[in-house]
Amino acid sequence: MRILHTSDWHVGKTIRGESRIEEHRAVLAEIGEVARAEGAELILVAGDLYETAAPGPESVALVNQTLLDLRAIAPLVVIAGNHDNAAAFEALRPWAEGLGIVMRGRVAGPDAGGVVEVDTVAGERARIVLLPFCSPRYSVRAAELMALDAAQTAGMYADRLAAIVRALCADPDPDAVNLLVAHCMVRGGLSGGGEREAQTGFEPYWMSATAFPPSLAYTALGHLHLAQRVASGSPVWYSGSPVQVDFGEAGAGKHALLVDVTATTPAQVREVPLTAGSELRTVTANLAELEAVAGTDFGDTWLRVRVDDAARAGIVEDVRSWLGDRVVEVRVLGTGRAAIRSVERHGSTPHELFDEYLRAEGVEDARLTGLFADLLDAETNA
Ligand SMILES: [Mn+2]
Repeated sequence: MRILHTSDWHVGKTIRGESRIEEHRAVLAEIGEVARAEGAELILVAGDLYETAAPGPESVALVNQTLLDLRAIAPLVVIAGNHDNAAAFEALRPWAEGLGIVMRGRVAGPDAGGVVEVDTVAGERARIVLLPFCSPRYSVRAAELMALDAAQTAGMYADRLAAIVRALCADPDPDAVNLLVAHCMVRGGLSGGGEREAQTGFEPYWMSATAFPPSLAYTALGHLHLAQRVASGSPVWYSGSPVQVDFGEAGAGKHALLVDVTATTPAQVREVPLTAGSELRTVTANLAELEAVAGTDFGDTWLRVRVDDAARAGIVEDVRSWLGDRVVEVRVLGTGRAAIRSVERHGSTPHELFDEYLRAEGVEDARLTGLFADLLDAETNA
């Protein structure tokens, strides 16, 4: 069967207050075109469909329409990521099921929806283990659902998740294509910089690639924004995000993955480029160089400008007047710590604002970012 694997759409993502909904509309349409043109027989969406747990109606409308469009092409399986609202996904399950869409917000036992069987039009069968994002807090409950003993639930997050995956994968079907769809951080994966920190001051969120058993013909991961294969005994891939979510992903290219696999032959994975998203580019130059390119048409590229010059009043306004409204951030490198930057508060996410605050204070500590994300999740997902 031919599988299309995508994840980390992050619909609703803004860039310093500027909407990216049209970019998302274009790239999600592009994914549908790829699925149709390539004859996808099963479509897997591995989480983070939305940027936030409380998406606006425009975002919900786009995601819902996209899911309907994809379902019209092939059977569709969707799980929640750490940015998605797990409870909302669970609440929508009956609707999704009515439309023939498999949707899961939270980890469930093998007989309670944690494993599903899907038949393609051509009559091939997939046995799919579903592992939506599982917070450290929820992982204890999830382990209980697998009827794991106390020793298996008492360990660290990575051990607990490995035990959960073992329980869900315990009974592979030799006549089916055995698959796993998961939203998680696998240790050793390459980050694009825009992912919410996968580690807090208390407990690491990552899983080990050794958790994925060799009985799996293919593991479709979401969370990291760069498409990549994870070193493992079986094919384990991140599809990456279809648009550049963060400036740190510059130049990497965006993809959907096409996987050809049968019950008896190994998975062949192909990266299909997606080009509808905008580029996020960082420009570092002095004032004279920036003025020299005034009026240049940067198309739909978003610009982050680093002014390699001493600070003076009016720099931000000058740079914007030269380079136009695609400039979303100006930072004057200046001398020493006294960096000046322009931050658009309206429309920025709490994470962006907190990051800006830390940067302004000269604090670099990933644990703080992770802790903040945890506390915010606990508030919004309570
Ligand atoms: Mn994620």
